[in-house]
Amino acid sequence: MIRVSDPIDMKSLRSLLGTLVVALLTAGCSLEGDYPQSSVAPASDFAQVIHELYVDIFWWTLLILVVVWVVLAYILIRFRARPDSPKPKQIHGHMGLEIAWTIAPAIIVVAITVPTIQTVFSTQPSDPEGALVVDVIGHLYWWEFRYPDTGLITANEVHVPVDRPVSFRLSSDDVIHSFWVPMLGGKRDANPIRVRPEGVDPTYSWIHMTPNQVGTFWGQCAEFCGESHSLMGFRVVVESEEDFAAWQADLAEPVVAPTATAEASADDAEVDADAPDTGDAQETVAPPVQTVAIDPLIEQGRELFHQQTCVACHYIEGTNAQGLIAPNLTLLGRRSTIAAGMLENTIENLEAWIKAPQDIKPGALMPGSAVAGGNWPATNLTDDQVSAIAAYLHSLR
Ligand code: HEC
Ligand SMILES: [Cu+2]
Repeated sequence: MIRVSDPIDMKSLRSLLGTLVVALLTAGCSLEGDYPQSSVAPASDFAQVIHELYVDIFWWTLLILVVVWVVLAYILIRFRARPDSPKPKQIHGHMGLEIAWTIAPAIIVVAITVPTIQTVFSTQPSDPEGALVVDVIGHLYWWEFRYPDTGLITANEVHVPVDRPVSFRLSSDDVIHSFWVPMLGGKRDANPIRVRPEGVDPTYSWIHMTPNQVGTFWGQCAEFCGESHSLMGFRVVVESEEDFAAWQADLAEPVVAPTATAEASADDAEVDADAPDTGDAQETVAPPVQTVAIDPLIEQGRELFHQQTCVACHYIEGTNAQGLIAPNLTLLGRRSTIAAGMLENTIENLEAWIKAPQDIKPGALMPGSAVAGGNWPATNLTDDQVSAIAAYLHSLR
């Protein structure tokens, strides 16, 4: 125990201060890193209002902290125990103080409550005009996204245009999940939709927001839903209206088969007559013919995939894969991740996943080469066959 009369150990005090300074400095530095799930870097109107409230409350708490510490420091020094010092004057029952420390916190509570309630109301359902509606359906342990206006479906990586309101309509296929994209907004529960009596609309939860920054934002299931809950992530790709339209067009009509020979369009071969003669003598060169070699591995993978049980669960636009109970794999090669935001989308990771999904994600409802899953028996695929299928899926762009 340290008594006031003890000499202060300057050495340990200095080392304590040093540690504090280093801790503060490193905390400052680390803010500059890349934090894709930061909740203090809003990129939508929804996230912005919540952030403003957060900053508001931060200043109030800082004010309380400063007042408490200043008063505490004053008391500690002014009334410290000294040998033979008399007992200080007692203030028990001091009317002025009692009133002050009742009213001051009451004012602060009101100052926090009013904007909080305002924010709660401003983020509650109200259908913005011209909003793009996106159905978000939580599944154990992945996310499905449907665009009711076009009928298009994708999984784990949802695209939305920038600066246009988007209304996420949340539901679940099994247990309760929660939709959360820290930089854009959330967390709101995605509930199983119960069958209602005739004429009664099901009640969905909604999140309306207008993303105002182009980029890829990380999302996460925020409601414990099972053993791989923490591995149930997703991405929101916010892009320009043109990029979004182009992506939707590709999703509707993907190039599933890579062509053997792609003739360069006539435009490419045309030479601008006004261009100064650079001596390249392009006029004399015949229009180039690009030859895209068909990878036999991809061809083999295509054949295998479409003969396997894969097609019972998965969907690929323009093929016999019409399953709707697992992630839609159309344009899979363009996604940055697989297995719901968990693994980088590489051939090696695809192979590992197809071989043994439950080794990567416990409880995943998909069969592996040697284990059953999702009510389907093991696929019994050899490693070579798995490689071919992975190459095929990776080529879906
Ligand atoms: C019983 C249904 C079922 C069958 C059969 C099935 N899968 Fe899956 N697959 C799933 C489910 C469910 C997921 C999502 C798992 C998760 O992330 O929790 C999935 C995920 C995937 C993914 C990752 C998709 C993404 O968006 O990240 C790939 C790739 C995949 N499966 C390939 C295959 C291949 C190849 C086959 C056939 C050899 C196959 N699947 C057979 C149910 C199935
Ligand atoms: Cu979940």
